[in-house]
Amino acid sequence: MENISRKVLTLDEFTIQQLRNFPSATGELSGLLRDIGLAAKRVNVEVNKAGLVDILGDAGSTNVQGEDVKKLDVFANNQFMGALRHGISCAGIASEEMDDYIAFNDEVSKNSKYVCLFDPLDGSGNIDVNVSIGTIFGVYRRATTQGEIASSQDFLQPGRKQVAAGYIVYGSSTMLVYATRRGVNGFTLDPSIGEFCLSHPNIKCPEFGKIYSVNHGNFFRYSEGVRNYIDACQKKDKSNGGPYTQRYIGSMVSDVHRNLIKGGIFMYPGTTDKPGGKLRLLYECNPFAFIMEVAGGKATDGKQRILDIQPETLHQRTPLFIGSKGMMEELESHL
Ligand code: AHM
Ligand code: MG
Repeated sequence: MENISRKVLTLDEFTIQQLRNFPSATGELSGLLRDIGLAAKRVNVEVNKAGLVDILGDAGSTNVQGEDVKKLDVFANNQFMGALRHGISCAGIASEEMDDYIAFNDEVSKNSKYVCLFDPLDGSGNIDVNVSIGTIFGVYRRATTQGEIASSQDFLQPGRKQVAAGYIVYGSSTMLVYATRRGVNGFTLDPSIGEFCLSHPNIKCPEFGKIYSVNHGNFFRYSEGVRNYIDACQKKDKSNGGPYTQRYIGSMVSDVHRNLIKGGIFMYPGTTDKPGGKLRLLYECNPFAFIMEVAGGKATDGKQRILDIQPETLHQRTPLFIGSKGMMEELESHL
C-alpha cells in the first residue's frame, strides 16, 4: 500500500499549526472547529443518502419563521448542537431552527470561551431536487464572564465581533471554508479517509468578477436603485468588463461560495412587501460578511456595513449585498 501523501494537511493539523503562532492560545477555537467538522461529516453522510432513505419530506412542523422544516434540517440541527454541547469550547448556541438560544448548563460549557450561531442546513428547499445545500456558522467570544451561564447578550453581538465564521457546502464535493482575522481557508472532504484536507489556502475574492446573483422574479419589487444596478449589469459590454452573467442557484452557500472564488456579487434586497429581505442577520449574513471582508470583499445592507449592525432579536432579517469590492462599489453608485 502506498503511503499517505504528506502534502495533505487536514483541518485539525492546520488549526493546530495556526495555533503555534499564538503561544498564549488555549486551543479552544481549534477544538470548536473540530467539533463543527465532525458534525459536518455526519450531516454530509445523511445529505448524500437523501434520495435513498426515507428522510425526505417535511418533518411535520414549522420553524420560527413559519416555514416548513425538512427532516434533514432537524437532523443537522441536532448534530451541530450535540457536537458543540459535548465539546469543551462552546458555552451555548443559537440556530435558525430553534426559537431561542440554548445556554449549556454543565461546568465545562459554562467555563468555555465561545458561543456559536448557525444555520444548520441552508437552502433546504433544494434537498428534494439534489441541489447543493450548506451549513453556515459564526463564532463569538462570549460577552459574559466565563464560569457564568451564557445569556442573550452573548448572542446579540454585532458581526464584527466574530472571531471565526465559516460554511460547509454539500456539493459535487463537500467543502468546509472558514475565516479568522488571519485569512480564509478551504478544506475539501476526502471521503476515502474521512478528513477535510486543505485544498484552497488563503482564499481572496477577486476585485471584479463577471457574475451577478439575484432573484430576478422579484425585479419589480426592488427599489429603483437596485433595478438600475441590475439593468447596468445587463448592459455592460466588453469595453467596461461586461457582459455580466446571471447565476442564481437559490442556495446561498453555493451562490456566495462560487462568487467568493470566481469574483461576483450576490444580492438579496428588500422588496416592497418584505423590506427586510429574507436572509437572517445572525445565521446567514454575519458569517458570510465576515468571510467576505477577510477575503477582501464587502458586504452591506445597502446602507451600512453588515458587520456593524447591532442585532436586536435572534431571528431578525436584513437585505444583503455581498461580493467583490469593485462590484460592490459599482452597486453603491446606483443605490
Ligand atoms: P432557508 O434558510 O429557508 O433555506 O432560505 C435561505 C435561502 C438561501 O439559501 C437562498 O439564497 C434564498 O433562500 C433563496 O430565496 P429565494 O427563493 O426567495 O430567491
Ligand atoms: Mg437559511
